[in-house]
Amino acid sequence: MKLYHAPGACSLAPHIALFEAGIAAETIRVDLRSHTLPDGSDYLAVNPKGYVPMLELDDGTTYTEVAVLLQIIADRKPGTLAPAAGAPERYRQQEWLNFIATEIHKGYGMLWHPEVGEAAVAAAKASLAKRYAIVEAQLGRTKFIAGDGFTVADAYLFTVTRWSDFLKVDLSAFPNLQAYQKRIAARPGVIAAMTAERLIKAAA
Ligand SMILES: N[C@@H](CCC(=O)N[C@@H](CS)C(=O)NCC(=O)O)C(=O)O
Repeated sequence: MKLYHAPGACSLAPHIALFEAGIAAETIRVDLRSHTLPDGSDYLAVNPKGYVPMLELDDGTTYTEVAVLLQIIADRKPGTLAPAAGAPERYRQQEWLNFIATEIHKGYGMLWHPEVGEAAVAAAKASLAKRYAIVEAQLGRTKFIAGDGFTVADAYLFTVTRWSDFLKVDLSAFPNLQAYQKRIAARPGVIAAMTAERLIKAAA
């Protein structure tokens, strides 16, 4: 299996999932500015969407979209990182995956482009705050976002919420979420993925 990724991008989520699942995979770093691969070849030739992540299975099949890659990885280790397909709990997890993708991940979109202007940035932050209020309430009820055990939805929520520091999204009104981010950051699988992406230093 190969994961096409960029350090700290949303591709960190499937990277975390691979470590959490104990699945060995080759990681290929994509230069998102030039859309090139480390050997100088054109990423657009293998993924016309141009963005990360992309997962390539051993038979050469490729898939994109974070929420899908997470489920492919989870389904390789049944019963650990996602409930069984078709179970009500799986639909609940998919509900969260979709919410994280469309409401939170994409909610940050505008913030990467401050040239859109102060009003647009403020509106994006206000919208994110509304979405995080929903997350905050859920984390008051359950330890993880889709229930009482860690799932790939947590890898995704953690990954995109990490951007709040850099993009100055104020999370001070969300103590459950802040405690959750710390808890997830301390997981060995998360530390391993973040170390591999050089987002944190390897322990001495
Ligand atoms: N819909 C895609 C969005 C992926 C995405 O936003 N990737 C960003 C990094 S977090 C990216 O590669 N941006 C560069 C580009 O769009 O060229 C998914 O859910 O996987």
